[in-house]
Order: sequence, then C-alpha cells, then structure tokens
Amino acid sequence: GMIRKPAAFISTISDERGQELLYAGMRISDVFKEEIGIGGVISLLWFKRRLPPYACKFIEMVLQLTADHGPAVSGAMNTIITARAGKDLISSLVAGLLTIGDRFGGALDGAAAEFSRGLQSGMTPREFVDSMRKANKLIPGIGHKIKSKTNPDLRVVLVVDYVKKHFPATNTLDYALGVESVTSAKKDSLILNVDGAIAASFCDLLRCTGAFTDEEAADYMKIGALNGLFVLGRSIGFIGHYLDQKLLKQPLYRHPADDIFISLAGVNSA
Ligand code: Q5B
Repeated sequence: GMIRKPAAFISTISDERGQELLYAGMRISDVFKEEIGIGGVISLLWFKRRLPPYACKFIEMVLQLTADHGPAVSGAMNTIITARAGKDLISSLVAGLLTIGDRFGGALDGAAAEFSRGLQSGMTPREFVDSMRKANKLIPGIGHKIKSKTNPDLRVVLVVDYVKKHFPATNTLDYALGVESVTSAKKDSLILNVDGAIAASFCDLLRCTGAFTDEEAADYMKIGALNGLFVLGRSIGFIGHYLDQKLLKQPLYRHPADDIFISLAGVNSA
C-alpha cells in the first residue's frame, strides 16, 4: 500500500483544508451561530476545548481590562516613540510588545508559578513572603508604580469581584490576596497588581473548572499562556497609540537633554 511520508510539522488547533474552517474541530459557522465570542475563540485556539461561558467571559474581561493603561507605561511609550520615528504599525506594535516582561505586564506566568508553589507547599502567605525575601526575589504579581492601598487599582477590584462571584473555587486568588495583606502592610504600594490578580484567577480557572487535568494545567502555566493574555490585550492599546500618533501627525521625538543626567566620571580616558 501507500507509505505516508513522515510529516515535518504537526498542528492540532485549526484546519482549513475542508469546505469549512475548523477551530479545534468547531466549524467557523458554528462559532457565530453559537455566539462564542472572542473568549470562546481563544478557548478553542489556545486551550483546544470549549470552556464554560463564565470562563470565556473572564478571558474577555481580561482582554478588556488589560487593553490599555495610558501613554506613560513602558510599552505605550516605546510604541509612541517608534510611531513618531516614522515607523509602520507592526514595527511600532512590536517595539511596545518587547517591553513586556518580568517587570512590566509579563509577570503573570511568574505570579501563577509562585502563588501556586506557595499554596501547594502549605506555607502561610507570611511564610511565603519570608521565603521570597530570603531568596532575594521580588514576588511577581505584587507591587505597582502608582497604584497602592490608598489609590487602589479598580481593575483588580473588578477581577476579584467577578472571580469570587462566578468561579467554583478561588483558592489561588485567596492565597494571593493573603500575600497582598502581608506585603501591603509593609509598604502601601505592594498590592496585588493586575498581572497577579489575573494570574491567580487563571490558576483557579485551570485547576477548578474540571476542564483540565492537573498535568494540562501545569503545562499551560509553564509555556507562557498567561502572559499571552496580557500581550494580546495590550496589543489593542498599542495599536491605538500608534494610530493616535499618526493621526496627530506627531514629529520625531527627541528627549530633552536637560532631563538626562550625563556623567562620564567612570569613563577611562586614554
Ligand atoms: N518591592 C511593579 O516597582 C514594580 C516588590 C517588592 C517584594 C515585590 C515592582 C515589581 C514584580 C513584578 C510585577 C507587574 C516594578 C506590574 C504592570 C502592568 C501595568 C503597569 C502600569 C499596566 C514596581 C520599592 C520597595 C523595595 C523593593 C520592594 C517592590 N516590588 N518586594 N515583592 N514584588 N513587581 N510586575 O514601584 O526595601 O525599599 O528596597 O517588580 O508584578 O506592569 O500601569 O504602570 O497595566 O500597564 O519601582 O499596571 O513592584 O518599586 O522597585 O522601587 O521597590 O518595594 O524591594 O524595597 P517600584 P521599587 P526596599 S503591573
């Protein structure tokens, strides 16, 4: 009989070869017939299954909450400066995206891993905070440059309220809030931030909906799926900043020299 040539690629999320495009087996016409929304599409293309409506709504909430946080954050600044340097949409977008990482917007996977480790090891939130301090590590998902206990981040309040109301279990979120109680008592700005609140909630989603095995949940956290939520959400804002700068016909940006302290004191002169 025929011997099939071994395939160079394997792909398991979508199929465009038939009459109708399939997302994880679901016909594109059914995507609209059943009105699964962008949350449903993400549940199919990222998680290869249909998640319950409350979970799809949560994904949509995350995209809307993370869509933008003003022009002053690292990523938006990079996008704006790149747009003003005359570059195209994609260059300006990726210039912004490349700032997302451990400090800015990319703390979700780290927060998920650390809060889960703390919870699963049976440490109290205080013991967890102490263990991180001993290891000389910042707690991902904790801390904000401008938000604090006295100037709370309403995005976090919205996430916590939604998750408490709709999720069957909130163990990781409760643990993260316990960590926040310890850290914010030390310093007002050491709140559970938007990355941390989304990450902890997503741990509960992965572990408690019954839709994932423990192994699958661990895999999704390991491979960067949670940071993907922030990246996708904030791309909406970065594209907005790019379009805004172009429409405003903003010129090339050069930072005022009097705002830069230049010191050549440490330079060796020959
Ligand atoms: N301390 C976020 O730093 C920030 C500590 C900590 C223990 C911590 C910092 C941090 C972890 C990463 C994280 C996501 C860099 C943030 C986001 C999206 C955003 C952004 C926006 C949006 C802020 C002062 C003192 C020091 C530190 C201690 C600080 N963080 N201790 N665990 N996590 N967090 N990133 O204000 O004794 O005085 O030396 O890295 O979760 O990115 O809107 O801007 O939507 O765009 O510069 O919301 O917290 O504070 O570094 O001067 O620290 O607190 O050790 O202690 P700051 P620092 P000491 S959300």
